[in-house]
Amino acid sequence: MLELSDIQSSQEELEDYYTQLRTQHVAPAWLSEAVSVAPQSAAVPYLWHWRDLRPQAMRAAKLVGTAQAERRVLRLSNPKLSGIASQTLVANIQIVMPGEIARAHRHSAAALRLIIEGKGGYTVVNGERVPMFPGDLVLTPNWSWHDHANDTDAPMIWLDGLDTPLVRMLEAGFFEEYANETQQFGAPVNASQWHYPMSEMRAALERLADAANAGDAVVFEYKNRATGGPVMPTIACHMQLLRPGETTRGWRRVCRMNYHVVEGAGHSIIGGQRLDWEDKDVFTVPTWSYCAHVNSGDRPAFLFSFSDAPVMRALSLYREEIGS
Ligand code: GTQ
Ligand code: FE2
Repeated sequence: MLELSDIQSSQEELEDYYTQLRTQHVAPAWLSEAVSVAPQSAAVPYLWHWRDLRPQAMRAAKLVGTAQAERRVLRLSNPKLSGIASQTLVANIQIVMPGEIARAHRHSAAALRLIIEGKGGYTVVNGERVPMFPGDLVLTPNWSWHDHANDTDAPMIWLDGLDTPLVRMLEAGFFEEYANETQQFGAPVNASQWHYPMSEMRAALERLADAANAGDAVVFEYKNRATGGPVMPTIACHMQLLRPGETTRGWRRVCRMNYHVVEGAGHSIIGGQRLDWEDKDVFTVPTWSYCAHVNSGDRPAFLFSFSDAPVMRALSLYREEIGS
């Protein structure tokens, strides 16, 4: 039978050895922390109220011009991370005032917009003009040219989701400015592959809710119109309708999720913590945290979410589990 070897070395010998290793840029792995038996996120569940965010976005528009800021964006910052909502995906609030443009550029980070406020401003994606209305999802996949414009008479405000922290971690960041401030665009396209109008999503969810049994989740994933897969290689998007009084089962998943309340009022229990939400709030769900939603209002609630699940699946790291 094999025995575990028990070597007696002096503290002094060990210290000496470790010091020498350090000078040679080598580390003894037996001193580092044990691998975790399950993911333990550095991030915490957190919610940002629209009633706090909106006035600060308006204030940013007064204090900072589009000439000073490539993008006028407030980054929602997880209390336990530095300046990002989750480790892989940021959630930012962007505001474009009447008459303003956000100049054209492209980058290797993929981005989505979920429109919160304003009707009829637009993003130009690779020469295609995409109109923006509340609840609409607009994609600017990685390395696509995009600029934003607001030719309406009211502020346009939306939620940006980008995979910049992931791209930074992978050291794959590229960025390029367009030759001109804005792109030329052609005639409007009927079903743009970058645009998922809320009017269509709402109608589809309401049809599904009518047909569903009480216990069924009423949720759609947005599909990439070219591939039929997730909208982008690194980001999946969903919209869930919670019927009045509905409580979902608790799930945990190996991915990061950020939520936006398109409309409705209720709360979510995330990792044992209760977050109360209402129209236009944003909240973040750390990886492998049980998450259940409750619609405590008397109207349907629409929850938009984006996650890095496609990344986790591609790497065979995805798991999910249903709670009790
Ligand atoms: O609208 O192009 O929130 O490039 C961060 C980086 C938005 C954008 C952000 C960006 C954009
Ligand atoms: Fe951008």
